[in-house]
Amino acid sequence: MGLIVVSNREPYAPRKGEDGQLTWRPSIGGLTAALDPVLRRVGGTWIAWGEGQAEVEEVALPQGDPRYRLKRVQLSEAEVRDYYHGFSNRALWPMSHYFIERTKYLSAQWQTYVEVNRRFARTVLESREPGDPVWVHDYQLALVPRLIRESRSDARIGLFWHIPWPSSEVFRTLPWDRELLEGLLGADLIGMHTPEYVRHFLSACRRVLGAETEGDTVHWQGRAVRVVDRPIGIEVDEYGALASSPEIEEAADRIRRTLQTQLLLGVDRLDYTKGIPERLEAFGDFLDRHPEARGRVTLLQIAVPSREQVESYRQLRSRVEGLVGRINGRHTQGGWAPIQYVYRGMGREELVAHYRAADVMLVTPLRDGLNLVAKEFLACSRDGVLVLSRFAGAADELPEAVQVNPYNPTGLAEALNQALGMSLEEKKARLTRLQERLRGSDLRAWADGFVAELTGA
Ligand code: GDG
Repeated sequence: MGLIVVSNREPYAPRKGEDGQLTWRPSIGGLTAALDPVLRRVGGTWIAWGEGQAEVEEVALPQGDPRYRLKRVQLSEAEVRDYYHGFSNRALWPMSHYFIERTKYLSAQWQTYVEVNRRFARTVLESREPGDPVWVHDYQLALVPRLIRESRSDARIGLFWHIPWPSSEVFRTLPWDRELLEGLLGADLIGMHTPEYVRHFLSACRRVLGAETEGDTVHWQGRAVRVVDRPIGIEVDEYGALASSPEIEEAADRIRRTLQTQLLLGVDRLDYTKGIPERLEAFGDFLDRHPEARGRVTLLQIAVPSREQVESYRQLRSRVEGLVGRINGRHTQGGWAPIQYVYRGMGREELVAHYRAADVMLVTPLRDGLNLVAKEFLACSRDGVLVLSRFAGAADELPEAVQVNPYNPTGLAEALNQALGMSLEEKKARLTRLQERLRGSDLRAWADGFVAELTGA
């Protein structure tokens, strides 16, 4: 028996070298970073969109130490445009993050979304041995549970929704609200990051479908579907060990020596939900109001390229780069520039060295399902401070972080001041408490717990 994981993004992306050999490199992103260790451990099949090198339909991963197989669903260019860049990223993503004004609800794109979900479901049916549990991931594949259920009424099907579930008032703006909920309710178990998202989901089931709910259960078409809050964790000990290794300590020292100031760090996919412009503006305000901080603190913003085919992401990039230029233009003096901006992904080790070097980590999304960066930073830090948006799902679990409202520029600037001036004793006390919390529910516990609940083990 094996586990079947289904997600849009594949865990490793192929790259062809000059010698014609394919190397498979880990994809960047919350979901794949979280699930690869799970499948490596339990074995089974991962089904995902095979982006690039379409001739490879199946591969054993990780390369060199294969533990599971990846089955690659092939999509045409038009399908990628309408299913992925279109319906997933221009309808469901902004809607779920409360950005209604950014949504584009187009029925042609919805049709493609339905067809692509069918293709994924078919691939599951072809790959699955009787008894194999299926774990579907995220908003790109909401219809897959029902599509599997229609042919295999006895299958154990779980779904994890990695992004926020909005208020039903927002959800009801979706023209296919009913179909989407019915798709999801093909699952036996639905997981979300916070109790709030679960509440909103249950209320959508009542209002949109007229379904009955009882505690955490939705009664729908003679079946009972449980909806639970199970926030994802990270590999706490692995991050901690890596961050305190001599190589990373040295790399972190180098970063600090080069800057010669306190380090504020931001690490995000370049996405409008992450609140990057608001963060930069707050930092600019902070420098205006605290002249004594000039020359003593640097904001390093790492922005990982994301969804560059979508116009609003290109606009965001120009806005961010304009702001960096404006703030640096205003404050740069005597060899010090307040903001350093990196527009690329980093290797995991380089990233961890930055976490280790940071005095203050700024995680200030306008809305975020959970936010793994916040947890990774905590696991890697020695005496750093986490500034965390109250609109990140992780805020529920991390009360000792300095919590902020990213829509309030003055409050955000003051939080920066508080974090930068915090005594070593307080920093350590907060961090120790937060690290204990992380250890209480790490990635392994999350994944094993979900699979155990799904299979009734
Ligand atoms: C979605 C939800 C939810 C980032 N930069 C680099 C890099 N990363 C890695 C981080 C982290 C992951 O990417 C980002 O995860 P987040 O959780 O912060 O955000 P999303 O990608 O939006 O993830 C989110 C998550 O799913 C899981 O449920 O928490 O709310 O939106 O792991 O380390 N990795 C490398 N280089 C980088 O430059 N190697």
